[in-house]
Amino acid sequence: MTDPQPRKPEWAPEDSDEAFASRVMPGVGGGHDGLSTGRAGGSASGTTSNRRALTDDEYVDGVLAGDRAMLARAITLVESNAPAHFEQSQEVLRRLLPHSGEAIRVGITGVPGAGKSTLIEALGMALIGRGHKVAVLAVDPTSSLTRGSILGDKTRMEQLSREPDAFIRPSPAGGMLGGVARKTRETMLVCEAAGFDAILVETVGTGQSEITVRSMVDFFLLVLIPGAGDELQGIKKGIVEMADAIAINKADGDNKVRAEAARAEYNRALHYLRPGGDGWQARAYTCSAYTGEGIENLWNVVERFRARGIESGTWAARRREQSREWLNALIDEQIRAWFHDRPAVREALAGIEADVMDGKLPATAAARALLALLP
Ligand SMILES: Nc1nc2c(ncn2[C@@H]2O[C@H](COP(=O)(O)OP(=O)(O)O)[C@@H](O)[C@H]2O)c(=O)[nH]1
Ligand SMILES: [Mg+2]
Repeated sequence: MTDPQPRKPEWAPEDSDEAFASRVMPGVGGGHDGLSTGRAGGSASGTTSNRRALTDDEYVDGVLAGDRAMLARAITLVESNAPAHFEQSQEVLRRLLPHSGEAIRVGITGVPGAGKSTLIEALGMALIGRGHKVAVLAVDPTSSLTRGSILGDKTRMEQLSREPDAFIRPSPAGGMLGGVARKTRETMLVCEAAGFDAILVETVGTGQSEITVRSMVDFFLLVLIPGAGDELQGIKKGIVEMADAIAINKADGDNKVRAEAARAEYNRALHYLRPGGDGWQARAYTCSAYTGEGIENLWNVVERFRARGIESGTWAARRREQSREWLNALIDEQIRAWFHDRPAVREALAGIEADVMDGKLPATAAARALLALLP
């Protein structure tokens, strides 16, 4: 393992930003990201260490009342990896679940620097203008290592982060993508129960994290920038196939003409890659997160997608399928964890692995032998 901080706990008390979230911007306090809900001006540590534990009712009622501080604490509970919090967080989630699901969930992906955060700021402000309550979440499995991207995000969303109708939550430090994904998915549900009806999930274009985010949102937006040469270079074909729309961002100034060319090119690509068999033809659009041009239109596309999907039933079907896949992913994950945790397996694994690596034992037989050790 190359983890630089192998012993660092994933969970830490709410206000302990170092271990818990990736970074808290000074000046974005007041509980906006849920990490500094304590008294104003208090230091990051020490404000909550002996805070009274809340009851299930307090969490549930607080979230349903739309109380930001309670929302933040509920998310912290959900994000916690401490075994002691598991039962309570699941009970709170179970009770919040019937109050979730009304939101439009949009995943936003693209290479670093494409302008996702800037676009989310512009889109988020537009949505608030339309009467929405906007929650911005992030899935960034690299953030606990690099940290920089989250810091960037917070500054790019300066305006949004001051809005009472916006709630911005940085990616939880989680290391493993699976852990981050679980937290983000459950955080999304808590935000919905608190009345947020537009959920924007930003993720970096690392491949696996897009697939993860795609599996938790209704609409998947790929943000690209007009580039020189072969427009399809640099992004994985599979990502284009997953997109419900492509936004060619930075279509401003000198870039406008190139952005138009890129739009045409991606429309051609989408025609082949997403032929619209599910009743939706994915298209490319130009926009500028700077000037705001085309941003409202992106949301019109999302609205149109939803209207069509609700009419045809694909909207609900996708969510049901996502829930099923999610359950199965969790089963796989838990079986695997349980398996590796069995004393008999722990004892025998290294030896059997060595035999397989040395070519003494076929892998299939080895796997069977290990499973045969279980009660
Ligand atoms: N010209 C122009 N620059 C933009 C636009 N959107 C973002 N940027 C710039 O692109 C850089 C990366 O933006 P950021 O939102 O952090 O990208 P992210 O890594 O995809 O989240 C920043 O310097 C932004 O100011 C845009 O619409 N037009
Ligand atoms: Mg960003």
